[in-house]
Amino acid sequence: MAEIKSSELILNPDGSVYHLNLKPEHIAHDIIFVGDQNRVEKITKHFDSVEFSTQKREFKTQTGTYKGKRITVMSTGIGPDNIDIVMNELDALVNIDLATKTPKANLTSLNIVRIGTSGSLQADIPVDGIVMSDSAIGLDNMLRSYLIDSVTDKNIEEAFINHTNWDLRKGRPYVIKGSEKLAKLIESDSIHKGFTGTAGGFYGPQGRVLRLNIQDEKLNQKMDSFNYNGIRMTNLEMETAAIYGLGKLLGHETLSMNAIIANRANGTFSEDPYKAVDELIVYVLNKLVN
Ligand code: R1P
Repeated sequence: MAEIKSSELILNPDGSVYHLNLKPEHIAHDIIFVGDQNRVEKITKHFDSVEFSTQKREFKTQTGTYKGKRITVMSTGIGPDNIDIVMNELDALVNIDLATKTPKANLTSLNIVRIGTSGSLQADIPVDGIVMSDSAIGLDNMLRSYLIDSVTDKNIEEAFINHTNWDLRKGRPYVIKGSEKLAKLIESDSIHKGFTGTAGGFYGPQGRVLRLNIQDEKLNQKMDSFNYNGIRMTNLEMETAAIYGLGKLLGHETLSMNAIIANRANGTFSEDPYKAVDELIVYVLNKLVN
């Protein structure tokens, strides 16, 4: 295997990967992603003990054990561009020999679960509910820098493009499934399963109008009414499709769980979003140790 140049796989002077500040021994096989760096300790406060902590920029990581199981919790910050950094550097920690900078022959598949917040697009998926993303549609363009045709669902993409009259100058949406293995472990009757939209921004890209005109004012209504053989868009956030896409391409199991804190269909916002997230945290932790 060819050596990866130092300009491409950048390491810090202590040998850790550039943005995450991590070495291979710092991470567990089971990893929880959160967007907000302040959410990391809201998870690890439930741990038996924490063995390692670090932070660089928005990427805060803690590793410890919960009911005896070693788990790493890591903040990704907001958006698909950050997911590109987090997924590539995490993969490098397990699948590239950092001393020789060569890919390993035997690859490791990590279990990665996102615990996020999201806005529901459907009136019947209310605030304070939980959505597990069976699959996701990326409305950003980050993943299109990779060769993704082997992992995307062209039929749903086409149906979405036609239904929304999507302007392809914004890039071509991509549809990716989450991990069925993790879904089996984490699902229950008390949560919603869904098809999650991942936007490349919070305001215009999610149809929010403050002072700027947006390219398609009807986009949210068209997303609400999208239905492909019973698959309808349940919620909008900013990371899931990117995590699923890079997870599939790199060979990791990925699943996204979102606490619904806003309902865009009826304009409501959770009265206690922190409680909704706390309940999701406890739910996922206990499923992971099942
Ligand atoms: C926007 O406010 C952020 O919140 C949601 C979106 O995906 C975006 O990252 O998720 P997190 O609460 O996990 O960050």
